[in-house]
Amino acid sequence: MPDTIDQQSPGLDAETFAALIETVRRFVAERLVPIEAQVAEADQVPPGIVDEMRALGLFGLSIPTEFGGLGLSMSEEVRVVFELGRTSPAFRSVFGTNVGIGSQGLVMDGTPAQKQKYLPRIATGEIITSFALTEPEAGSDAASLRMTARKDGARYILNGTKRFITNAPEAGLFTVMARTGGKDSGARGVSAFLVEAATKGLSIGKPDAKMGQQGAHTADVIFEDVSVPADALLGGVEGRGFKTAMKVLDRGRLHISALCVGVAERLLADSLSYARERKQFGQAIAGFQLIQAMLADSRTEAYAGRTMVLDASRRRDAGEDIGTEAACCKYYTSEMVGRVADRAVQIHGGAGYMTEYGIERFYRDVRLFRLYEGTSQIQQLVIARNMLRETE
Ligand code: COS
Repeated sequence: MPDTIDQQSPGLDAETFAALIETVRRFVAERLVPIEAQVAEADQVPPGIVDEMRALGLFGLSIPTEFGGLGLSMSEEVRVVFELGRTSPAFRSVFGTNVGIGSQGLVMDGTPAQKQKYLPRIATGEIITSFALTEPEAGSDAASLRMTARKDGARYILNGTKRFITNAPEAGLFTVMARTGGKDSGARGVSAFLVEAATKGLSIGKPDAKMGQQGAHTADVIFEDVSVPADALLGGVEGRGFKTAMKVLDRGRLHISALCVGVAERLLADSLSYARERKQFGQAIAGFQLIQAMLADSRTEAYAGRTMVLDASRRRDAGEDIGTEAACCKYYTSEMVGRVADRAVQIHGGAGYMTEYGIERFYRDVRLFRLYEGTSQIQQLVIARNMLRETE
């Protein structure tokens, strides 16, 4: 359980927030949706679009205003992410690490000097950030990570490999979890480091070839005797890295849940309009009760997901520990959007299987949600463990 509750952002006034939502909604509909297929094919979000994201402030959504971000509350952030979910998830990935797992360790546990050094440039999108926890031999069992950080005078020497690291090819700054304790020191022997991409000895592997989410990139990050100054230790305290990572993931899981809800709503809208247009047996298929049942199931589940995410976010804004609720949200919404995507293919029939309609692309894209930032099985484990602990 967290030993401190992090300070919560007060967020924006209602009018400014409504204008932001409207702007994001228009940006998604007018700039992103039309180029979904092109981005998937090229495996690249055009640099001009990334510049527009910078101009809109999307890289700094969650960064406190004193460091140049928009300082959204969690409730506001998830509402923005609902909107961003209405297009290919690869677009959100461009700035998603700066909003979530790539910046929040620094926001929560960084020293004032570390925050001052990096957060303003993270907020503008000048620096892209990455969160480097997973390793070839340490995925779900994050506390077993092997990467080492050996103290050498006033410096640390980092050695090891991180795997499937989102935005690694683009990143300027990595939050890296490495072992400062001995081989068997478990979670308590893990520390977090802020490592700049240009540091000697750090290299990036070839971008991974993935099932979906083309345009978002992951790769290995390899550390060979990477020497960093002692002030690269996040928060200036050894042994706190695992807890930082867990807190970052609790928050990140809410963000991803909101994304799942947004994508589900997009797929539902596409399914509904296709069902109205497509005629069989002399009428629009939307008139058939078996199609209606699929639409109704998806609507019900997307609504349940939206409600859960808003409730957990409100609780977090009120200072509650939402570790269990975040896991419930991630578990439910990522499984839910998988079912919604499956029904979307079914409602579209043969067209759902064809590349031209884009539904099969979403079907592949959403599969990742049940895997990253903790698999469904890890969410189940966290939920049940917390229940048992709460009633001990
Ligand atoms: N917030 C703050 N602290 C937490 C925490 C949380 N949500 N969860 C655990 N901790 C703390 C514990 O309190 C414990 O501290 P103490 O030693 O002071 O008691 C420490 O962290 C170790 O916790 P625990 O014993 O629960 O660790 P486990 O090794 O059993 O593993 C799981 C916990 C499985 C939940 C963790 O490894 C996990 O989340 N794995 C999935 C990782 C993941 O999501 N990877 C995705 C890739 S990153 S995009």
